[in-house]
Amino acid sequence: MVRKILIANRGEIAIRIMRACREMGIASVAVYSEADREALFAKYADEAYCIGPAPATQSYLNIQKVIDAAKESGADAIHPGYGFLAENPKFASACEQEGIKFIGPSSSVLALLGDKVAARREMIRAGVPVVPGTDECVTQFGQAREIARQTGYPVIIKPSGGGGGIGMTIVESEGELEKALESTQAIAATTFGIANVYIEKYLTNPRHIEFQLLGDSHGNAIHLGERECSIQRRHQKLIEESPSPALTPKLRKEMGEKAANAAKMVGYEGAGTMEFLFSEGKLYFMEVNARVQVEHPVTEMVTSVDIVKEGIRIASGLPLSLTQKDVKVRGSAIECRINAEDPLNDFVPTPGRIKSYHAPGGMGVRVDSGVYASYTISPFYDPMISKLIAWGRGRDEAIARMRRALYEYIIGGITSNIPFHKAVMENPRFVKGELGTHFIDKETTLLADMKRIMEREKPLAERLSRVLEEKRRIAAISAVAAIAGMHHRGG
Ligand code: MV4
Repeated sequence: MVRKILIANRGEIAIRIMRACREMGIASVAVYSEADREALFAKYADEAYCIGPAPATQSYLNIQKVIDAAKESGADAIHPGYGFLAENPKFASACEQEGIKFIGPSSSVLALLGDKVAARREMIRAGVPVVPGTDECVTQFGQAREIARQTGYPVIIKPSGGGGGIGMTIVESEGELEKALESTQAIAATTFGIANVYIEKYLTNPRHIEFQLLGDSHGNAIHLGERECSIQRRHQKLIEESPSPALTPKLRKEMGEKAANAAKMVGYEGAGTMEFLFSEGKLYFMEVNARVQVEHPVTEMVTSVDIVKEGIRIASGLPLSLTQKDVKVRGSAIECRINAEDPLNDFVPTPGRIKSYHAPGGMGVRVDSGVYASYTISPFYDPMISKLIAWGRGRDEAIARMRRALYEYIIGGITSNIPFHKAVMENPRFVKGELGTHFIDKETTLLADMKRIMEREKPLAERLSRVLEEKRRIAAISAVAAIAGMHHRGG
């Protein structure tokens, strides 16, 4: 087993990984930027190293600084978390060169899956269904026109070096195609350093469904069922759940097995996700996310499998601790990403100091966070405050529990997107499980719903937040101290 892990990440995911380390008797090393001196994750670790200024390019994205900290601390493994260097083949390769175990797939598998055209071709070979489109990258207008004529319009042009929806262009008709091809190639070149693009038939308002995979170094791979992540805005997921209300047990088993088999075929090691779009009863492969994902807890809640621990075991050369037969999906779990952003003002980020903080609890509730009362959310990084996850025996119970937990959640001093989540949890189509990737745009009442809910809850919110306000708390503590002192003196 690895003995000491450096966590090349920050915030809630750094703490999530350190928690697994602590349970496994593994030492943890944090690296933090100058902006994160007071962050919880830097205090939680057994050791911590400052690796540079606030901008991520000078700290969390600096491969050499991370490697140097690993060497200095004597860490024998690095966990990259999500974002930052997580899917960077150069980083994985640097770890391999230094004899430090990168917790995740090999650099060559990362390179293969990072090239979306190559990944698509590999999945076709593995028998995974893909959206009709190209199996090579498209360079010439003539090529593009032929493919689009075969699939029919609309089509979508995607950068091969991209992923996650960045830089994609939807094309409605042949007249727009040539310009769209050129501009997408130009965007791809500047954003991802490579102009390669590919074309697919465009699916309108599909559902986003992804399978959680685990592969070990002994040639085993399993799936832990799926998550639905259709509630997203500008490629930022906001709500995820497992299982998807859209899948039948038959389709889950079929596609889960195909996905696991494909992972086996490419020699995938660690935790990963195979992303699909679901449209008119069918699943189509999109891309592989070769990392542990933000939304992994919903899968943990319904399967009781600790995905981060499995990843660490796999990196240590151990076989998976369970087989496909052992995987049982029980009940339903939902995750709300609690962000420092204003849902009433186009979701603009609202970093700042959290003056008062009270996290929900109780049965079936999990909060993964990296914040505390008086912590200041930095404008340098993504504005996620925490992840609130609720489990129920069925989806209805999970929703009821999530509503209850959202009511308990008090974050004073900054604006959060909690009202948005409250509105969605009351939305009739959400409650019925009628989801799609255009849900937020299509549900035009959400803004008014949020305002109505905030108005309705004002008395409750005020009553709860009053007991948490700093000034009053300090006054209350001094009062108690004075009384205690009085008793002590026998007064
Ligand atoms: C698509 C699609 C429709 N048809 N592919 C976005 C995330 C990335 N992993 C895949 N994405 C999409 N791929 C086909 N063939 C719709 C999306 C998509 C999307 C695309 C552009 C702008 C906004 C979007 C929002 C949700 C899904």
